[in-house]
Amino acid sequence: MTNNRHEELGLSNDDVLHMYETMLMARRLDERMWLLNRAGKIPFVISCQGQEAAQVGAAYALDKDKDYIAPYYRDMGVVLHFGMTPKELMLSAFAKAEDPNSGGRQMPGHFGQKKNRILTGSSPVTTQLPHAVGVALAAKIKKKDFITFVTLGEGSSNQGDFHEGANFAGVHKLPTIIMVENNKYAISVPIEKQLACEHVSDRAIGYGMPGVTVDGTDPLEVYKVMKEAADRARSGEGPSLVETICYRLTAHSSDDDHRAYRSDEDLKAEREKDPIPRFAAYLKETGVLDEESEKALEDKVKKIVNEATDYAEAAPYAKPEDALKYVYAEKGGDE
Ligand SMILES: Cc1ncc(C[n+]2csc(CCOP(=O)(O)OP(=O)(O)O)c2C)c(N)n1
Ligand SMILES: [Mg+2]
Repeated sequence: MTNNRHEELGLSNDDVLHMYETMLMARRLDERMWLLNRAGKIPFVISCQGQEAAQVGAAYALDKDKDYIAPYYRDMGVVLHFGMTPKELMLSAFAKAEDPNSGGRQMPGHFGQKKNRILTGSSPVTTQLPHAVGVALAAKIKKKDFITFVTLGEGSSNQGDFHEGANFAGVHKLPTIIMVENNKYAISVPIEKQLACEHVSDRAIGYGMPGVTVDGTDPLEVYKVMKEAADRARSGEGPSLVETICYRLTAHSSDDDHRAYRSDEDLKAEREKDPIPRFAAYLKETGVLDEESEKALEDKVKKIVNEATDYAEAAPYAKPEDALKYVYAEKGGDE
């Protein structure tokens, strides 16, 4: 075997295959959602495409049975690893009653699922950061062993909530990890119009925490720095800021057309950095995957995506009167 980096990190062949399967599942679900959107069947898609390696590599370094996560809208890879199923993600895309995130109330990408400790998020970007820091404060006060993980885009790191949350986490040495998925665009605004410093991670020093920038197309690199950050948080040493350099392989959302502000060459160059074929190539080099097992995995994922699509499409919508639920106290109900 050549250059077997995963074993050096303490990951087995099964671990890396599982990582790859989750990345592939996120990609194929996302691609299906675009087709459904263009066919007029679902209202909106906001993609994880190009960011799956950062998401799955990071999630793998956490304890999915204990830790709390506050993901942002592109984090399909993170929530899949934490136990949200493809069927549940499709129910959300179709805005059906059985959608575990909000029963079809919120837009897709607004993840939230109590049983998997996924904090519910709202549309104003970065509001999830103070939430995750608050839950980390609870862990510290209650002397619990869990840590919290929050993600956001680099554009969102310019919101005031980022400063307030990161500063509070740093001052109180809270067990939290802040991961910025830097895809170099905030809708149509390029990175050079977003940041005056070179890296988002340069800001960490101001909050008294370590900051690192890693290649977000490589799940093993992300796993490595995230594992260090998780160990730090769990041992009481405080928060960390991790910046993953990613590529947004789609337009900002299904309502955007990035050809209006990006060149063909630029888009083509980013395709070359697609994390899915890159990780498949690594797995083949190390003898973990071959043509046959790759095909079997593709078939398995496709079957699950097909079943999830059919189930969600046929599932009922919420009743109109359900729109009033959780807004007003119900007569005779819990207050
Ligand atoms: C407070 C707030 N301002 C503006 C928006 C509109 N908005 C939604 S996503 C987005 C871009 C965010 O860019 P970035 O943080 O880089 O994340 P990316 O979409 O690139 O992953 C904006 C401006 C919003 N949702 N909330
Ligand atoms: Mg961005």
